[in-house]
Amino acid sequence: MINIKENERLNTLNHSCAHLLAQAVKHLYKDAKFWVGPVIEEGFYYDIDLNGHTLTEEDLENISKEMKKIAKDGKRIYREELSREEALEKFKDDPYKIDIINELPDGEIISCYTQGDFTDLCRGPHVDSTKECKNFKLLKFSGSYYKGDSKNKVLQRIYGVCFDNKEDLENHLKELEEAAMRDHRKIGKELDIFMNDDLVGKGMPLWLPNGALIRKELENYIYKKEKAMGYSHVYTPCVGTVDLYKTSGHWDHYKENMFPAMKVDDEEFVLRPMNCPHHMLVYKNSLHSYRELPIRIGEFATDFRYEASGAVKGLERVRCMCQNDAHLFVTKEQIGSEFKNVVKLILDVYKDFGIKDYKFRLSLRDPKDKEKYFDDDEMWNNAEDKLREVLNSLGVEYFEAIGEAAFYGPKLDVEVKPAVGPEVTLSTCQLDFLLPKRFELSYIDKDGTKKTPVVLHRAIFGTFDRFTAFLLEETKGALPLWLSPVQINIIPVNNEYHLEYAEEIYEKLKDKFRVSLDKKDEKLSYKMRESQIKKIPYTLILGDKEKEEKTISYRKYSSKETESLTLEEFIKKLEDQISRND
Ligand code: TSB
Ligand code: ZN
Repeated sequence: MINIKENERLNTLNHSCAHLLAQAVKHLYKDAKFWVGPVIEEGFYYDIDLNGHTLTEEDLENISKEMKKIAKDGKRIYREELSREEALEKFKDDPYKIDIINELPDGEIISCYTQGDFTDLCRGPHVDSTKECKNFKLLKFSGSYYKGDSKNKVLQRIYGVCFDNKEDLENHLKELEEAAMRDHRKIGKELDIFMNDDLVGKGMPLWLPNGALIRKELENYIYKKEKAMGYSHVYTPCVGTVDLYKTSGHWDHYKENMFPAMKVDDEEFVLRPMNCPHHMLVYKNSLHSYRELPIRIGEFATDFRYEASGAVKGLERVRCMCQNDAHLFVTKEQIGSEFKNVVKLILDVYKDFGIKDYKFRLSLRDPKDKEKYFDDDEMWNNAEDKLREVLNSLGVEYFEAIGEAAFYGPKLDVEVKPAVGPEVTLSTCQLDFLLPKRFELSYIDKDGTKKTPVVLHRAIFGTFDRFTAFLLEETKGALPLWLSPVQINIIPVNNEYHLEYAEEIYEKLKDKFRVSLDKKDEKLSYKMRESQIKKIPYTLILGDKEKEEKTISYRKYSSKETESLTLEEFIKKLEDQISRND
């Protein structure tokens, strides 16, 4: 989907359309006050104070009509430059604009743009006439805090998008519609994957039986891979004391992402936002020699993070999540080879899931800004070179983000694009020079001296939550056979004549696969459609012919063809397919 912000022409056009929106709002709501109306990837929005009025769909339609009227009239848009005093005078009735003017640095050119009876403070540039903005669509509205601060007043935010011609707009709206159809929140509801309830809390999804089956399969899948790679898995509590997080440094540097502490007897606990501290203690539980390294501690670990309520989104961004986490304890010399193993695992997993559209981002330190980073030049240079070397040797395409490394080390993230909204990180691998020091971890080296290991934090799926959200969108809910909550749906053509045979087949399949038997007294066509809507990979249709010949007929999801096989052949076919993670 086109990124409006990055397209110069569309950026200007959408910016002008935001002014058109403000003008229309001013016509309809005389005491409206305006905050900011920036261009974003998806188009534009404007934050408006409507003096206590909360917008409705009907309001949006009226605003849209008024915008059309103004655009048709086609007033010229012209620019004017002002002194600070003139600007303060011109916008004296607009407290939000006064605020913006006061925050502008000295010497900055202050400009405003006028179209007909409306003037807005703005840097520009703009298109020449409101006429150019006529191919727009107002998309949605929501509440938004002034300056994004929840202590401030709630403003009304209206979103829209604008194109140069009708055709482009229509194509874009079609794309948006298709994206909305792929949205995992919609699919998750339709396929009974997960639910939310305010009684449990925002960003705290409940995984329903279908979702739980998918998650269990994902756990089994990655557990098997990790085990083969020498990982040891642990279970640790999803709380820790404040002291634990003071030791790790999270209390000082990550507190705003954490739930507040709770007191129990004489201990003070936090819900953990990360599992690293627990795993550091697991490592520290025994003495280690260089011979044992790398040591790989894995866990499917539940974490809690404070995410802004406006940011939580289905399973993609939650406040309670389960990471496919591991911490790898390595010697300095092992950084390269262990990092390589992680990248290979990521590539391997993505191949299995058919994930092709992703970007590797290598976050490095900004060597000019050394204060921002853990102080060990040699360690940084050595590690960053190793990471690059590994990526190059694997022929992986990546981009470097200078200055984006964490304080404690460089990292590699994999970014993917959800159906709706900005890119998110799926897999991650982060080097850490600091945490092992903070926990005073050590191993005995070849020469008998005590050394500090380096830690690699890594999560291949990221979290089961986000990965499942992504998979649902990639597959549009039609998951591969091995992951489908229901793999086979059996439909007797006529309950009266064929149910007994259907039950017999069901009994033979149910221990090998996840099977449902549709006994409802409905028409065959209705039941077949239902099987399609639920995106079940195989639908068995059992009637006279199958009963007599002792065969089964099946239809694959989204296929129009019906095929027939003996039961044994069918079982073999599905077992083969599952073993290929297909
Ligand atoms: C990899 N300590 C490391 C760990 O050892 C860590 O926590 N890294 S993280 O902060 O990047 O989180 C790991 C992964 O969790 C991210 O890559 C992302 O895929 C996923 N994630 C992060 N926040 C959320 C969230 N709010 N909802 C769902 N998944 C999330
Ligand atoms: Zn970690």
